Amino acid sequence: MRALILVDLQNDFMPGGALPVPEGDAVVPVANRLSPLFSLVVATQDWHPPGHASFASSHPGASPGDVVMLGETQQVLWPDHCVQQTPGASFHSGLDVVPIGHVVRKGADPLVDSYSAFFDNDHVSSTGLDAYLRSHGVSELVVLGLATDYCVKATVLDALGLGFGVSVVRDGCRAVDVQPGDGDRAFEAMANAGARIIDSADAADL
Ligand code: VGL
Ligand code: ZN
Repeated sequence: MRALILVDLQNDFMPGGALPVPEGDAVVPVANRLSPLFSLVVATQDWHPPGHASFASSHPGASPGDVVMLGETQQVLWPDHCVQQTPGASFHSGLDVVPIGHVVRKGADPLVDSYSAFFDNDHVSSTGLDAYLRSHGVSELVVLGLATDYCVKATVLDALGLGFGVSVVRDGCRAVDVQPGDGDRAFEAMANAGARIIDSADAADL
């Protein structure tokens, strides 16, 4: 059994949002096209409390793009984004939410970030997604969303580590590209870890 994982298709990651991913809105139609092909669709939501530790505004003197240590883990600082219960945290209005059977909210711990849909960045707390998928007999994942170089990559690497077979839909992902090429390097890292990189046109024949 396979599931489609839609990563962070939220307003703040779209052009005009607080942490815009270039062409982020271009993946919404891809999600809408693929969702009907799956009996289980899971969507993730970045879901931060105000004052989250990943926000530059929470660190006096810091700017977005700076890197700090949170405990043992390096943390890139971001503009305030995806604050719980705000419009920026909502799914893009063009996303067809009807097929979504389960939503995973992550990044709610004020002190730890969570790029992955499975674990926080310390790999200490689980979101419960692994158990949810296994209880539904899922062994294969098809992943798309935002951003390639952060939440998609972290989700895919954790999924592979947990033993899922993973395909990543290249045209269903877009990168932040803080450094030019980050998105391409993320695809390379996912492929090297065992993910299949596919095109949305091929998702029906998996
Ligand atoms: C993300 C940066 C901060 C993502 C979330 O969805 O890739 N990136 N929070
Ligand atoms: Zn975030």
